[in-house]
Amino acid sequence: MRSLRTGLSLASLVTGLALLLGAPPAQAADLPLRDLADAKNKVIGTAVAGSKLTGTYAEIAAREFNAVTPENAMKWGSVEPTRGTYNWAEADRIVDFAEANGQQVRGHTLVWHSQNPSWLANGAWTAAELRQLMNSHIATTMGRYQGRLATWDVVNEAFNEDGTYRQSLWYNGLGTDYIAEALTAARAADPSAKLYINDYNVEGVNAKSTAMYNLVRSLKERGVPIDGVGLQAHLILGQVPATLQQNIQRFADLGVDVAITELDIRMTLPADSAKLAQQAADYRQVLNACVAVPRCVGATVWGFGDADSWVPSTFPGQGAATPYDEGYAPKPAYHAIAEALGGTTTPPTGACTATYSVVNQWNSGFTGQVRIACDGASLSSWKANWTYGAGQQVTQAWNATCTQSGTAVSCSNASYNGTVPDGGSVTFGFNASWTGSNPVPTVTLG
Ligand code: G2I
Repeated sequence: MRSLRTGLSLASLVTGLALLLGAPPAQAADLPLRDLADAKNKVIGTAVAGSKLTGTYAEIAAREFNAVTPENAMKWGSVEPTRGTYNWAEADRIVDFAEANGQQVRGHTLVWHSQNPSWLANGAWTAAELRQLMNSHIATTMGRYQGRLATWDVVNEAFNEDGTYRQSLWYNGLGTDYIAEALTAARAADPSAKLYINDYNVEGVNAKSTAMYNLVRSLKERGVPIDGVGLQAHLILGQVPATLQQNIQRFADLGVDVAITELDIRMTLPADSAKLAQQAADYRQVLNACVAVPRCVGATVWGFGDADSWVPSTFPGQGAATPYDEGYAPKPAYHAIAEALGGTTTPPTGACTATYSVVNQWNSGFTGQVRIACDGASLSSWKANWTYGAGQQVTQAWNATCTQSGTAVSCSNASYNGTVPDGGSVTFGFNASWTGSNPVPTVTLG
């Protein structure tokens, strides 16, 4: 039912793009990632920020993904910045968005060493106080969304690289068993949620993943509730561990699910076509490994667009880690994910395409952008045309001259950006007004 709606109508209405000069629109019939994943009974998710859920960002998140993870909104520091004062607004917004779009939510994260409020991180707690704080945080946070979240990352990043336990607030105060206690409290707080422990650098077989493996085995032996293991997968270009599938399989063999929870693959900037091709191969390898193991439930990307990724601010000079570029155009990595999920995509050849996106929207207006990109073709001048179906009105444009007559908008190049070389792109922007709804039009190049 949902799949039919997405496949037939959203794909044609909201795709936001496309016109090809000199070649058929090769990707027009391709299904959204979520429909491909549904057919394989897999999760394809994305981390999201509640504040960004409008315009093109919201359209892509809803159209392409069958699951979302709040990137920051459910962390302790976000929900209880001051002791006893809760702020659920962003988390609520994400859960509501997911439900409206038939998406699962992965809760992230309850017991972690990072992004804790300073009152908690800097407090001097006895073990009894700390235990009480942890258990009541789990009960309150999971309780708020009881029955609505599919999955929770209960304990996050418990290990050091050498497989020893991380010296955290929790480990130092409660010892190793804080993990079992947190999982037990989590099961009580929401019996329907799948409970995970989650970490990074545990994708291949190594000291850290082996420590996690031993922990999960011992939790299972003790009857502690544990349903899954999250492999974050913040990877580096060309460095997908060769033992990824083997590692997923060994966890599966313990009787737990495995999820790729925070996938991104960063590269040294600037991106170029060789790096993007390598990245596509890397994404394909990760998805293939998950698809090959029935207990691998799927993969979540840690933001779907390069403009929204945590990578550039954390690793200066690195970036371009996600499947969509800064203007929300799908990259080769997007097509690799689609193919790993069973889709068929044929890259367009010899064409220039125009991609329309809403980059910001407020109650009466919005900022839009159109990116014209050429691959196997070039332009020496251009005109982008579209029709507004809901009364939108362009008020101002930059890097193009736009005129609107009735519903018909026509934007031609400025004196300095008519040339679009093979492999190059130009982008222009505009402000416009809207009321009621703001559907994305199809742009044609003429
Ligand atoms: O660090 C990457 C991820 C590693 N695994 C756990 C994830 O929860 C973690 O996510 C990142 C978010 O992507 C960042 O967005 O966690 C960071 C914090 O450890 C997040 O960064 C924070 C910044 O540190 C804050 O300054 C900022 O206010 O994001 C906040 C919201 O934008």
